[in-house]
Amino acid sequence: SVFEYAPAPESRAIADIAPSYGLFIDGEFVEAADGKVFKTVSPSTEEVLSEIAQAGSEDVDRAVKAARRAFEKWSALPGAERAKYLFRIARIIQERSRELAVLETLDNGKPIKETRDADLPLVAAHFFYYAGWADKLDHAGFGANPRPLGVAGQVIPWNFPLLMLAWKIAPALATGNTVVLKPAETTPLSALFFADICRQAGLPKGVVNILPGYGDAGAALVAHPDVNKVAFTGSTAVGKEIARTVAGTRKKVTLELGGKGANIVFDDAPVDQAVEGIVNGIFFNQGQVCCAGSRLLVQESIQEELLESLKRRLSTLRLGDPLDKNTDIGAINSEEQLTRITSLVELGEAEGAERWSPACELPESGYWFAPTLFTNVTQAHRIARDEIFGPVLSVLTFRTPDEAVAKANNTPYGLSAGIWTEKGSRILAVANKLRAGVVWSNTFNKFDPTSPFGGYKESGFGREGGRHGLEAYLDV
Ligand code: TXE
Repeated sequence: SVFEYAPAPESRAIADIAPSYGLFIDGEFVEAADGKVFKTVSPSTEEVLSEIAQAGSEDVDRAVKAARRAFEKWSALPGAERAKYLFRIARIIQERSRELAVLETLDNGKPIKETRDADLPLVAAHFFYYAGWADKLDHAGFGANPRPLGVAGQVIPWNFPLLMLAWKIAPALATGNTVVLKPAETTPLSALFFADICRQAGLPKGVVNILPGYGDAGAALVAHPDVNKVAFTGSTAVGKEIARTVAGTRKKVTLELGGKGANIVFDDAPVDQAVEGIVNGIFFNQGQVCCAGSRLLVQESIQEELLESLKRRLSTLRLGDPLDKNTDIGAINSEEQLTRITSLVELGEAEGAERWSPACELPESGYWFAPTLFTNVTQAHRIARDEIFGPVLSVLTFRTPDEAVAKANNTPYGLSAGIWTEKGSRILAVANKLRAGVVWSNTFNKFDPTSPFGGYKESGFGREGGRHGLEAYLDV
């Protein structure tokens, strides 16, 4: 069968993508029960990369059963034994990180500079970090003998495919849970490569199961009666649907949803540094980041100077082939996402905001959107309220710190914010008033496995990362 996953890892060239992949259930790559397949394309060229088995509800049931069987032995292992597997996985990720970075860039469209220098090091770091916890759970204040929950059903998005997998799988395994994970339909490849890494690491069968597929497979996984814990990252709309599904069951759930982060720049901010932070905040990963700084709140007195520097900086960004290591802006992940961005940007213009982009040629095939800046934006504009999830920055102004806080909090979301000022006292005062799960000061989009990450309000609940990330997978 074409679903035999044949090539030995050592003999494969960098990101030598197989023509087809199976679902990963109980340690084997297998066809879907109903034989369905789907294609994954490169967003930068629209070329078909691979054909993938598409999971349906029968496959979800098979995978959950395999995870349940594996749970008995996996959860009974001493933490130090589980740690060995996690350390092994972390080291193989490091060894194969070039292949993984290329694969992720091909499937997602993000610049290789980012997958190589941000995604992959963080992925390995999460496995190392949680490996270090596995043998300490009894002794770190969780109470004697903290217990894993059972089978974790995990559904992840396409913007950081492998990193979202690491955020979910590493703490689940460290705590003794087993996993069924559904990657996003547009980015299944790195999760399947990870499945191969699990085999290479000798991870017992059924401890990790990977089910590529669409939302219906995600819904079936969330609803499966033998799943004990649901972890989801994605849109707020689907997050609410999931919350309704698990309501009235005993499943534990964490939701990491959308955002509309404010990057607040005070008049005493170091302007050059702030400009770099603003660019990183909204153009990293083409702005397809839940904690993106998509609203720039700038103090009125420095608006002109700041915007001038910002426009100069945006004119130097290089958009194009994501595999070119000099590329700053890659492709948008899918045609649907491009359509969503385009329609919100058109709405912004129709509502009277002023649109600006640097001179920038877009490749002919693939899904592309130029870095875009909107001025003359009011809080009533949709572009100031809705998550665009693209390289689009809305600029608003404020006069006083109180006004900045009020505007920053004037959103249904509450995931991230940034503060730029030389005054330490102001950083503390403002940060404490912001309703956001993470507040950066004089930097943006910094991540670390030791820090809990998650949202307030419609950005979801529960935390991933750090010690808090373990609690989501334990009964204590
Ligand atoms: O998300 P979906 P989409 C936001 C962002 C983006 C918008 C839509 O604003 O423009 O959401 O993106 C699976 N039950 N974010 O459509 O549909 C789906 O297959 C269970 C923010 O891609 O939420 C995929 O694996 N699962 C976000 C995952 O959910 C379901 C990241 C996410 O897809 C399902 C992504 C269902 N009923 C988008 N329907 C963030 N927080 O970072 C779909 N899925």
